[in-house]
Amino acid sequence: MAASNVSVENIGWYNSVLPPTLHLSYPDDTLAVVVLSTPAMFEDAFLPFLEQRCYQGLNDPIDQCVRQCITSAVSQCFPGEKVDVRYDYELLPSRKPKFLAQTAAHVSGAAFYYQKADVTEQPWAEKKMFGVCVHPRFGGWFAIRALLVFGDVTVGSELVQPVPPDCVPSREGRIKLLEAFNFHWQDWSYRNIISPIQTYSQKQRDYFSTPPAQRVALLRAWG
Ligand code: GSH
Repeated sequence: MAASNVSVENIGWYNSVLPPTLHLSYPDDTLAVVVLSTPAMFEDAFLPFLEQRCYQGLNDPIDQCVRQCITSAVSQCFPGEKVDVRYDYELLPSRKPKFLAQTAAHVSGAAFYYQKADVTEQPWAEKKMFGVCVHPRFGGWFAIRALLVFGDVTVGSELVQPVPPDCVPSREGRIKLLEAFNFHWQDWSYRNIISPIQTYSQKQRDYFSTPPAQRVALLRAWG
């Protein structure tokens, strides 16, 4: 199974659901692509990346690996094309993220972004509840890694906006999802809100369950 998954969108779909302060300054008909990592990323891309690096220079190795994979795919597939690659972990000088990953995934149809407002008669009063994306095949076992904006490519009206599959349609299901994500995110039960076709391996679970500062020790133990 592929280690990544891409979905196409135009900037207008993204900007239209956000306040102007969060807009990306491109014309509405500019092509963009959202990149997700699937469960296979860990074994197919990350472990080989570590081997290749001989387990050296391991600051933010996941981010480094994602950057290497995307940079090399973009330069091989789109040589000479102007591509503005925005990673999920990048912040602007204003401390705002360079793009809103969950919104981008939702408007491209890749994964439904469930938010508090998607629950009728919310039981949480004024409590802040973070939203979470659910992928129709991977449930919560995936990550949104980057947005690629093709500044010189425009898409016409033939690109019809896909609606992301609503895999958690009931009020009860959405409450269960948002509560699992907000109150018990560490047990990862929110990821199984639907039956996923693939989940993270035990090794990958061990890795992501380890606090980032202790991961190098874990990698060295594996290496
Ligand atoms: N910055 C660190 C690195 O590059 O190694 C940490 C990266 C990290 O753990 N990222 C999280 C992740 O990949 C947030 S996107 N999680 C996978 C998941 O939650 O499915």
